[in-house]
Amino acid sequence: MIRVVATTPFEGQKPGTSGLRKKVTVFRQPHYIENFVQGLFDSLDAFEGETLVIGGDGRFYNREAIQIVIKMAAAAGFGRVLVGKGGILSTPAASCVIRKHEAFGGIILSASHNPGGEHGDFGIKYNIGNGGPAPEHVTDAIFERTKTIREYQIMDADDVDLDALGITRIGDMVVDVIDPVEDYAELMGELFDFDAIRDLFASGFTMRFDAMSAVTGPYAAAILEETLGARSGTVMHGEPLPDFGGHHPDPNLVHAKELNDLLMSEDGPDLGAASDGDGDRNMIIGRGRFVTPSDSLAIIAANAHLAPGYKDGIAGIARSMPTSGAADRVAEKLGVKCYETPTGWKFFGNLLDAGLATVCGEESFGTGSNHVREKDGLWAVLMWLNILAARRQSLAEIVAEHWEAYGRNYYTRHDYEEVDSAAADALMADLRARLDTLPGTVINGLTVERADDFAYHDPIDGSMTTKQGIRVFFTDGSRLVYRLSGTGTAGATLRLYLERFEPDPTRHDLDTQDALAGLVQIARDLADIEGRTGRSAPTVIT
Ligand code: VG1
Ligand code: CO
Repeated sequence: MIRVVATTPFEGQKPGTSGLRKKVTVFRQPHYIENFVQGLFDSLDAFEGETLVIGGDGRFYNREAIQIVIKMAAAAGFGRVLVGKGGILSTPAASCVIRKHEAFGGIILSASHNPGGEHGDFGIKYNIGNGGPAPEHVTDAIFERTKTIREYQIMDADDVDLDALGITRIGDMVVDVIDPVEDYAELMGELFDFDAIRDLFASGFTMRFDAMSAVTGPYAAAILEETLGARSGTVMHGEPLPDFGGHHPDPNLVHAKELNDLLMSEDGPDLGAASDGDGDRNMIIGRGRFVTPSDSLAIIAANAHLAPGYKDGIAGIARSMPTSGAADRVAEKLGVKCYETPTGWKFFGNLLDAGLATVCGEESFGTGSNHVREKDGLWAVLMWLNILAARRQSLAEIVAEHWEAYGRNYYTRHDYEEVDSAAADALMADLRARLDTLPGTVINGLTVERADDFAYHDPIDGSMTTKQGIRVFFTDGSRLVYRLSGTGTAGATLRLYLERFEPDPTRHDLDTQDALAGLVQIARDLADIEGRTGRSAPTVIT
């Protein structure tokens, strides 16, 4: 029943910041996904008879890909697969299921916040037994294997009925189609004070959750509306669609504009939140107040003890390098350590496993904790609801009080999408070459204190990761970061991260772009962004 199929390698099957992401048209080439999956299985050891978790964000090609993965898992000798009904599992839910059922690992079919549909993006990612994204030594091994692959093995079997809960078999392997929400919802109930949140909603608190026609719709409907009593209609765009309704399922001020407009209106709801394609990102907005993800991490860290799952406090914080220093200030006050890691959730896994960090965050709308090993959009929303329910203040008041106590880190990210790859590489190479000469330079009144190319030494496994972004620090505490994206599928995306600290409470209400305008100009000049890319303005500002 096992069919051995001859194949030849495809170029470029190298996982990026979060798995292998390519256009759907690339993934649909005969043998493409099979080569990658065989490369993955060939790189793993001792999974005979073990459990593999499989699910995706429901985008175009999700079901077809899942059938292939199931049949290849059977041929490879896995004992059981747990697959989400309809092929659905949000990324944090997949992480939760892997941990709870002590699976060997999991395969997540998703390109996250990238657009979907027939002409959009697709992706595949492997998570290890701790529930987290595979570390680099694993993804490197997979890539190496895909370069020399000559054949793959697949079970000749009928497709599994993904819409019927329960157990079937393919060969010797058990296929268990599970409810994608149940385990995850149960975990949320253990971490947060659901009674207090129920009381909050019962008191007339209003909210809108934009699932962006992506995977979190069913999770949000079950938890917010059915369990916590938020009024029906709280969840908008709640049905997962293969093309996400033609939108970018990316919860930011550009792609979730409708929600933001609603929250900025006078009679808007008390809280607005959104999540991305695979449910691991979150955006939080209070009436009249957008919370940057960096601030959200800091405020969550400062208030986590209000949630039952964190009542004893946090052991530490971890943030990706480009994320603002707001969390560092909270860590200092709490007397815990704040770790700075490269971009990508995979770098948090070791810190979480070792108990060194409890909450983690990235500026890219990612927040999470040690409850799973992925960032978790709905978790962040529930954490905010828990904080709001405990403090009974408006979100805007909570944010203002936080800035008063710690100062405000004005923060923005400017993305230049789909620029010419060679031009982007040259821009970075040029900055790298000038790192030694930058200190002492005065640009538009600001003096460069130091500049480097971020490198990370993992304190647990000793691994070294280099070239993770150019950092330029100024003597007034401001910081610029230049980095190339590792998730795009067309050309290069240059990300520019800008940050300035403002201790003065009378200056905490400036418009973010106004507050950072001087720094933006310096950043553009320093790297000659327009000259090198031909772009006079970024594509997306968040
Ligand atoms: C982006 C973000 C990064 C995030 C990654 C995956 O990566 O900047 O912080 O971890 O996406 O998020 P990059 O390399 O494009 O900057 V998701 O929601 O796609 O799993
Ligand atoms: Co995502």
